[in-house]
Amino acid sequence: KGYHVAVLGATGAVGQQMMKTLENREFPISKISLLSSARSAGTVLKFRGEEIVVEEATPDSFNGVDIALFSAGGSVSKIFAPEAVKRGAIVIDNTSAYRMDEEVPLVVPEVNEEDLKLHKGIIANPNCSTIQMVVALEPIRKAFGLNKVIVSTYQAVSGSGTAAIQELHEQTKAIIHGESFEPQILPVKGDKKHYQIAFNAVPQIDKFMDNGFTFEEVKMMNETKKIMHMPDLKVAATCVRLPVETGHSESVYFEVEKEGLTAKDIQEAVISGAGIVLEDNPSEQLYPMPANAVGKNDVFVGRIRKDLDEDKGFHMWVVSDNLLKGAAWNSVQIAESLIKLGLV
Ligand code: 11C
Repeated sequence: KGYHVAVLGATGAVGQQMMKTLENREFPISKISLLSSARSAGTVLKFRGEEIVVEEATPDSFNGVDIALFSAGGSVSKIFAPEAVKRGAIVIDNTSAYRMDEEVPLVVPEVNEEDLKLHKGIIANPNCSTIQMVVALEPIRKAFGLNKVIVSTYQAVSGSGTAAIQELHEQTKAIIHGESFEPQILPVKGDKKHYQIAFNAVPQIDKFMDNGFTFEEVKMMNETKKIMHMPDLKVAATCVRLPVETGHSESVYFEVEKEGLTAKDIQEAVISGAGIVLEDNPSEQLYPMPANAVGKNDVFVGRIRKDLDEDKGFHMWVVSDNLLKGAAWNSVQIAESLIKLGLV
């Protein structure tokens, strides 16, 4: 059986990866609708060797659609997700629009696939930096409990879309050639100031909130608690943008409940986890790096160390392709889980 699948935001950085992932997974598709804003409508994209014209999304674009993958920004999701559901589609939304809605499951299949059974039409795909962290933490929580998480991120520009990738390329060239340039996109397109990203590190991803954290940091904290069903978990995040094109990295400090564990115990728990590849051998200088993670669906974990002062404290380094496990692959994986569980 094939499904009628719609991709909203098909021309974007994530939309493109969604199409590639559907192709690579040989997802059972009888028909695909590629949708976008008016601005990108008319673009011709290839899917399974066939040229398809991207259409401007309207509520009626979702007539007959079984599964709709959304990645065109939160305000677009707010308009079209209820319309798609009204017309019988299941929406897998890759924006922050519905993630903290109590009626909407927020799902990373390796962690809380069962939550899909509670869906009422919309399923939220978490923020990319949250997804790779909870995949790495889940087997540790299962084996040893979890009390506290402190994460610092090293995030790639593709998380901010195709215009940010272009900005990184252009600035890098300009600086190398001694030319002037005007930052226009990063750190946040809609904020007051823009800063150089090439050869820099910018400690702002998304806008600042009243509590001093950025929205990206707040997303990581809130979404982690929701996905892991741990409302009382202590989580703090600092999110930083680096001049990396694709692949988010994270330094994660966590405290378990069990006493007297070794780094090897944590490594063994991590190996048992789904969707994880352990790359952890300091004597061979083996550790995860974004350049090696690009194009892969897995979450890569390494640099596992026991804290030198806190018996229950450990450190690890977590890397994944933010456009794949962080977005497109997690969304398609949710769709595969829906089929597996008989929910579509
Ligand atoms: C970034 N994590 O790297 C962001 C992108 O809430 O889905 C994803 C934003 C989101 O800029």
